[in-house]
Amino acid sequence: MALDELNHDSEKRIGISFTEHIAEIQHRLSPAARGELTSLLLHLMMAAKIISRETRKAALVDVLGLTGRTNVQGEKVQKLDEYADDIIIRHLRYTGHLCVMSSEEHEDTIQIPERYALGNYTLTFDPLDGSSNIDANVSIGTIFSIQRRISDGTTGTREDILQRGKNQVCAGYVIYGPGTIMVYTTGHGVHGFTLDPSVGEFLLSHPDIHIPEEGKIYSVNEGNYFNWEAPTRQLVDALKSSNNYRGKPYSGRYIGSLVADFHRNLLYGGIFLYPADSKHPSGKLRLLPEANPLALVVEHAGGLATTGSQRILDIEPRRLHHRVPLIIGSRKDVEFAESFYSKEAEA
Ligand code: FDP
Repeated sequence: MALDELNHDSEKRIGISFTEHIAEIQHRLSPAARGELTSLLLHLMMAAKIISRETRKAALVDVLGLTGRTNVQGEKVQKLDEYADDIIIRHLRYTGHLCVMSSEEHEDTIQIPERYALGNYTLTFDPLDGSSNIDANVSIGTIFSIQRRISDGTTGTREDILQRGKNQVCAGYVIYGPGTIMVYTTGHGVHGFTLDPSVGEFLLSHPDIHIPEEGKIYSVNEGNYFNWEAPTRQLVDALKSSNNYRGKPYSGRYIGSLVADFHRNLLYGGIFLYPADSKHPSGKLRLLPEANPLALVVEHAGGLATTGSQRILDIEPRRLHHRVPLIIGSRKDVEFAESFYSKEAEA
């Protein structure tokens, strides 16, 4: 095909590199843009490639295991969590595209050192989600969320980070599994890229992902059943019986690694829940580094994300480590789930 025959869908050709894809999108949708977001994403992908390489050889070089410390959430920190956190910060702080960062591993925001230029974006990330699975060689992932700066001082602020999820300009995740896959959206479709280690590039493998309208899978930690509130128990009872809008039981699939559970349901259809329970009265998952980015991805893929009573992307974050109940997945399944919580509210 001659170069000038490329149509406006050229960024969706299977096998196109992420670098070319993002340049094509920028050229078509924002020809006047200075390429800041593009460059930011490319730096982030560089960090992801390094994390991918290290997760692969982790068992060989004795990186696995605990550091012996706990993080701000009171959880034991795995060595790879720290490594991934460090790699992302070091690869992004000097780019001149960020004004502030926030990581699930840090209690406060991460400032850009004075020696580097400040940019117009913020980055919130979970460096290695699902880390309790690392030693069992189960898929884990990095989740990211990018927003525009809203403050105008000499440093980025907490307020730049504490924005509603609907303000995200880009979000996505990278899964380190049998293959390394990156899925992202900037609001122009949801696209998945697979890392080709032989050339060191993410190549487009899943263009224009649409989550099926209804699924056959429910994903939840059912060990929490007796800690759940009545609507959650009734919902899960309905999903595994014929007492649901499909008239047949769903299959249960729960890896316990959010990115992996989410990615499977995005491709196959289904619903993932981490509801509130008596041990986690506000839910376990974090709004900013986990729920918001996945909510943006799922909505642009045609699905929904809610707490049961509120759209995730509308929630005003109250603090960096704000937690929320999360119900996310295929549109009809999430609407079915919401009906249980609205019945309870009416009662
Ligand atoms: P992890 O504790 O292993 O980091 O947000 C953290 C998370 O994993 C999610 O990836 C996962 O979906 C969830 O917690 C698992 O929690 P449970 O072990 O309570 O089911």
